[in-house]
Amino acid sequence: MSKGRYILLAVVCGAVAFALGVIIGWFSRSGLTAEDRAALNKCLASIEDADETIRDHILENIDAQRIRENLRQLSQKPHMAGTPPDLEMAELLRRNWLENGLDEVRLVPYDVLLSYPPLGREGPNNTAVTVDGADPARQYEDTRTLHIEPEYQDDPDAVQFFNAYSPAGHPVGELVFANYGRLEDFDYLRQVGVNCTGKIVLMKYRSGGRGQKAKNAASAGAIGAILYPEPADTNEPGGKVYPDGWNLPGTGTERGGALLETGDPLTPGYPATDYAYRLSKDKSSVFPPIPLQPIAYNDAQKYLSHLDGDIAPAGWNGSLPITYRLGPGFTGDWAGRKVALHVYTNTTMRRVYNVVGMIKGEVEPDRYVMLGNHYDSWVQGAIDDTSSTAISLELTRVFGGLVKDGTWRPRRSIVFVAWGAEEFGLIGSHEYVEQFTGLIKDRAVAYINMDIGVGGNYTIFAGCSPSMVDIIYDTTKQVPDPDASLGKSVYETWSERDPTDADADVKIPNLDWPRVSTDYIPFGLRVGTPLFTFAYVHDQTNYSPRAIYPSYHTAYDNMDLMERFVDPDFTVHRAMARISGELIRRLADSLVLPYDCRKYWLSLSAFLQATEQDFGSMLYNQGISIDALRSAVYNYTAAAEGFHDRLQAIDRKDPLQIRSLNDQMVQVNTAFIDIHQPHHSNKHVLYSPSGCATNRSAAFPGIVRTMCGGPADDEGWEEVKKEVAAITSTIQSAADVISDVDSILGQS
Ligand SMILES: *[C@@H]1O[C@H](CO)[C@@H](O)[C@H](O)[C@H]1NC(C)=O
Ligand SMILES: *[C@@H]1O[C@H](CO)[C@@H](O)[C@H](O)[C@H]1NC(C)=O
Ligand SMILES: *[C@@H]1O[C@H](CO)[C@@H](O)[C@H](O)[C@H]1NC(C)=O
Ligand SMILES: *[C@@H]1O[C@H](CO)[C@@H](O)[C@H](O)[C@H]1NC(C)=O
Ligand SMILES: *[C@@H]1O[C@H](CO)[C@@H](O)[C@H](O)[C@H]1NC(C)=O
Ligand SMILES: *[C@@H]1O[C@H](CO)[C@@H](O)[C@H](O)[C@H]1NC(C)=O
Ligand SMILES: *[C@@H]1O[C@H](CO)[C@@H](O)[C@H](O)[C@H]1NC(C)=O
Ligand SMILES: [Ca+2]
Repeated sequence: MSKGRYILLAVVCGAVAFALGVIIGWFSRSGLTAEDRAALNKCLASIEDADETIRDHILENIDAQRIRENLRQLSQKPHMAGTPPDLEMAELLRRNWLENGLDEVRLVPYDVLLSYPPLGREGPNNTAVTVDGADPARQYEDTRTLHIEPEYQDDPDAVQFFNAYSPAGHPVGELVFANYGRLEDFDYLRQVGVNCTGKIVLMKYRSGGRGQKAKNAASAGAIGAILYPEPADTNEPGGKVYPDGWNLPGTGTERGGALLETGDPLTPGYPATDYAYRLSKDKSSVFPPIPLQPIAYNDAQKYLSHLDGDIAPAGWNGSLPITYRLGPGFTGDWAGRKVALHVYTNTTMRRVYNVVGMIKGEVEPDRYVMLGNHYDSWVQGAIDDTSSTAISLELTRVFGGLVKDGTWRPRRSIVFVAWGAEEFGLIGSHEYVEQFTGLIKDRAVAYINMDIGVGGNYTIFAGCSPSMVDIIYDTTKQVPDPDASLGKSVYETWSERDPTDADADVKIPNLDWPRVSTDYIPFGLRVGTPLFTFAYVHDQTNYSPRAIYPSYHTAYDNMDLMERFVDPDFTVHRAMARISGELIRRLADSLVLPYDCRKYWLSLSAFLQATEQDFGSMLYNQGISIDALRSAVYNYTAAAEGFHDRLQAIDRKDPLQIRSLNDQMVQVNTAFIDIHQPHHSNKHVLYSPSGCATNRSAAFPGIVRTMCGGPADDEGWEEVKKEVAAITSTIQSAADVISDVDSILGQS
């Protein structure tokens, strides 16, 4: 390169050169020293855009057969969080990630409260049995509930059926059927005169959290709760059950955590380190209040078929070949029997680990693009979530390989994380985000999450921050559909199979803030990091509550089922890896982040409209004005437009301007966090759950929360007023983040 061109570039890169303190030396000399050249090269690297040929390298090098072998190895054994095989898995990932070329990989420990039934095959088994009403010591053996999938009785590492954090106990009572165990289901029972006091309540899975169902049952007076996976909600109609098909047989059931809040129960808001302050167990209100136990649907069918009482209303029944009744109690030759629950589940402190690895960025190592999935599973968990672990392991090989052979190093740092103890309540990810809140808030550019990575082969099921919508659409256009015979992109089949508006001429794939419970939650709701979470799912068009794959949280979620029924040639896994890989590459390597902050407008206007519609007149009658809230939403929209214009005019040769606009594009997401929100972790003013079970209005969650049940008194209305002002101020602060520098002056 000629000296003249060097000088030109030096002027262009002036800002950085100045910051480096070399510019003076430069102009005082006639020639360029080695030092000058080094500074200049650094400067040039800082304005270099991504090398697009790396995309093809990544897309082509992702190998379906290697992902298959990863999954075969990783799903061999049950690996429940906190057990020896779980730790072996963490260590294996660390070794493999390092071998694959990551710069550094560590196991980050936390001491947290987990919950198990007796492990191994010696201890007592959790069961539900029928007993004689007058003499509960008299047990009817014919109804003894299975406590583990029969095929897994001999595997001491396969855990028996249980709901984590259920209290231990042995309640005995008449049985009542309560549909999904929602508040409205218990209201119905009350209306028709079914008294749940002192009863054991049988409920279907879906339409609500496990712990919440037990809590609702306890509020209605129940002393024990039983959950079962209703085949109408779980299986494909007429579909063959495993091992002849992928549907759930009547011998397995969904395990699952039953905490009422996510994160380690004893250290809310702070990391579970050795110096952590721990609540005493009886001070925590996150546990289900009554014993809770899942059973298989063969057993549920026996109970339901003998129930006395009225026929269950439309919508309560499922597809078992019986008449669904409400109870209480049994009839016919079971008359007089009660149900006894024997739950031996108990809490215990365990050390769990996140596996955290990094490829250090070349230009902006202090900016992080993160990819995470959990590695613990209830049993083998070939789908949940070992499919994702197998995918991210392949990604470490492809990215690490480029770094190892010196072909490429990303602009920003790439952080790979395998989360521990997700199944117990998103514990590893919560503790990590609690520990690194400041760092993540200021420096994480994106968090990408995979959970139940390959739970089907039909279409993508995804959610993201508004800023990321376009980059996700773009990326899925680059990746061919797993079914090559269609000759389409992932985007095309996604838009056909899960469109936002099925009647639109040009269909757009469904992509909104995620509503599933997985490890993006602390990133999204506590910190506000731009995020994306996604999975491949089966066709769910004909299910009413959102379906999940049939073998969810059972021992039938295994490699054999994956290979024979879900993704025989691993092309779905490959598509997932390609989408993650290309997204990571673009986010880590683009000079200008591919974000669009205007997209928040859709949520803001929808929340505002729902607020006006559902609460407007009530607020008005109390003299609570939402004019300022409306103005903040307007100001955000205008600021986002202005920002977008500045972004179009960005000087791509000015590294400080690039850094400044990139930072604003990230910070605008975290600006929607209100640290004064009362919940220790849910602080996002747009997307936090409202916590109001009786009102599902789409208004701002803080308004739904403070209006829940109707404020009882003046103090209640003061809370509403305060909340409206808090939301207004938070939205305006987000607008200020993307406004011109003058916004610091305020308005006179
Ligand atoms: C629990 O079940 C196992 C089989 O999985 C059996 O060997 C054991 O005897 C049972 N324990 C009790 C106390 O019944
Ligand atoms: C329900 O049953 C309990 C215990 O038998 C009783 O105390 C209570 O009054 C009953 N509630 C109603 C509404 O009948
Ligand atoms: C439930 O029962 C109603 C009749 O009450 C029937 O129309 C409906 O098909 C049943 N649903 C299922 C899933 O079996
Ligand atoms: C639960 O564990 C605690 C301590 O880990 C122990 O003291 C208690 O006896 C256990 N309870 C049951 C029901 O096993
Ligand atoms: C897709 O999954 C279904 C089960 O939902 C299975 O029957 C089918 O064989 C799978 N198709 C492919 C191409 O893997
Ligand atoms: C919105 O911007 C206008 C004009 O700058 C300003 O007067 C108004 O106070 C802003 N709204 C809020 C809620 O700050
Ligand atoms: C929520 O409550 C408001 C005020 O009582 C009511 O107008 C609205 O319809 C409710 N919305 C839902 C979805 O329950
Ligand atoms: Ca904690």
